[in-house]
Amino acid sequence: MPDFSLSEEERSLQDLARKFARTEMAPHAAECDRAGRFPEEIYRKAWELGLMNLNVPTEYGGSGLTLLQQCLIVEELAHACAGMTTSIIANCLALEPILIGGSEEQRKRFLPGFCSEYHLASFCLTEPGGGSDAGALKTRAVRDGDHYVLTGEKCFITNGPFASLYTVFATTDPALKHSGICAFVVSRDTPGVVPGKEEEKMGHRASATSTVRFEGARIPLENRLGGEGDGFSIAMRTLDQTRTPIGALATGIAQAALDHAAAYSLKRETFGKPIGEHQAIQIKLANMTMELRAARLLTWQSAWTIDHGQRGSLESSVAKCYASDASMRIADEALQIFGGYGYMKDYPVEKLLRDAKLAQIYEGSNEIQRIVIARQLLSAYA
Ligand code: COS
Repeated sequence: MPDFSLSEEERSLQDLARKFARTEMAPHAAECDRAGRFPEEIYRKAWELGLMNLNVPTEYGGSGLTLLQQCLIVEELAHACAGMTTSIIANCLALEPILIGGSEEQRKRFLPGFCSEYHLASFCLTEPGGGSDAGALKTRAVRDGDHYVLTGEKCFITNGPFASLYTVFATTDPALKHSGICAFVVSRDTPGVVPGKEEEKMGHRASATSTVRFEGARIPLENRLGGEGDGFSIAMRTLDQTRTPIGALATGIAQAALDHAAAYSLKRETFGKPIGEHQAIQIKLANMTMELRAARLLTWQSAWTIDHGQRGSLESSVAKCYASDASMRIADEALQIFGGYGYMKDYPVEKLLRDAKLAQIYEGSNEIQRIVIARQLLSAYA
């Protein structure tokens, strides 16, 4: 990891994402946030430019990006709007189980369609009765001949109302805990698949979140990923891959907060000079800068580790947890620098604070990340 320079290809991906974010996303971010509008036309444009399905390899029609390249893109998109970015990268989360647990035939069946046409997909793990204790999920999968019958409810599902495909985790026997869990690919048009209404959220309001119910949905055996009981491992390995881009998303929010705060500190005057010339503000800006840079480096280090073939469980939890906590602190300080104006919806920073909060919660709360980190740390001393 000693070489911190980006290649020409990485820089051009970053430029492409930055241009798209600034011209297509940023101008609509405040309006979508206020109205809770799901701007599908923007997601379609992101897809046209190849900014969706970032993790799909070239052999299935994707662009075959490294995780570091994905993170560079995600940071730029999140700088413009974290909510839109969440909807854009939800496909990566939903398709990753197919890459991890799917057979070659399943990958060829499910993945190319996402690259040849615009579609959304959702990852369905969390349930109303519990998200952190994923091994205790209750959605049932009952084998019936060459089908499984799915019954249960998933919640907080990104893109839930609009997805055409769901990757769903369900148990054949709750008493088996982790080893009873299976992963399935479920088409939206399967009878008994019922997406719920969109939730009203505090932030990420340009993304859509809903419940998805399975009311006796019959899923063909050939849509099960891996063997019976492989689902928990598939879910965990998926999250090992997808938590690093959440670090990048949090870094994008933090960079936007710092950009706004620094620019404002040079314009706003108190006691006869711009507030940026007061040491109280300079110290805040310096701390924000240090935390931002640490968040980016930890995210890049995690991506590098995974790109070099390691599992990266610890690194991805460190990146996701540190970057999202830092992003929350940076957005909070940015709002403080804006003072009363920061609290007003006419200014951009209160949205950044609301958006930063979710990164501490989704894809595993930061308490869960600390459990993953501590377990890995202690296993090295056992
Ligand atoms: N990769 C592969 N296998 C893994 C793994 C990983 N990253 N993490 C755990 N496993 C395996 C373990 O090796 C163990 O296997 P065996 O049964 O063969 O020994 C099994 O899975 C159970 O692991 P563990 O005992 O660690 O499970 P816990 O119930 O203690 O839960 C946590 C582990 C808390 C880490 C897990 O439930 C988790 O990540 N929860 C958060 C879920 C989440 O992020 N939800 C958000 C959804 S997306 S918005």
